[in-house]
Amino acid sequence: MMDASAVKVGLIMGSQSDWPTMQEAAAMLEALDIPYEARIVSAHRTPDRLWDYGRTAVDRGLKVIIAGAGGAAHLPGMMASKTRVPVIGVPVQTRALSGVDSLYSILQMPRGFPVATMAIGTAGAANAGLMAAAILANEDPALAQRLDAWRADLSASIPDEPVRD
Ligand code: RP5
Repeated sequence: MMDASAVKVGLIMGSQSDWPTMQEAAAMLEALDIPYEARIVSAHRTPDRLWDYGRTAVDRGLKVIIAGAGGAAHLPGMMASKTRVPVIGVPVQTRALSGVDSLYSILQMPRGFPVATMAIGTAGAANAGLMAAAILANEDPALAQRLDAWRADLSASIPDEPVRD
């Protein structure tokens, strides 16, 4: 069991069905050895859970919240309205509207309550993990080293020339 006070990132999502997307954020946090918790918190189906999560986030020591949702994706914005912990929003790809509905729901926050909105789908979720890492790395030199190494490895993996087939 992880020490609850060690958890720095809250990874929340509106539904179990968001997990295939949000696991990309989890994988990134694990690759960079960042303690996190994963929870289902729905703006519509469990509003009291959302409120409690936001109300206690600062006192529980969370430094970043990654929030993924699809469709009428109100979770990231409502969480940002409830806590000053930075919220990174991940628009989950939907079948009906390909995630554009999720994107617009998360992106267009009113002045005063920002959500750092990622790209639609799995790339956005992975980037949310990296964005959380970058925020935490400002105050954590060991993590900064791990993140720098991860970035250097990615750059090194990109070939100079395309394979011509
Ligand atoms: C949103 O509704 C969730 O974030 C999910 O992306 C979407 C569909 O949820 P399910 O009907 O699959 O539970 O609240």
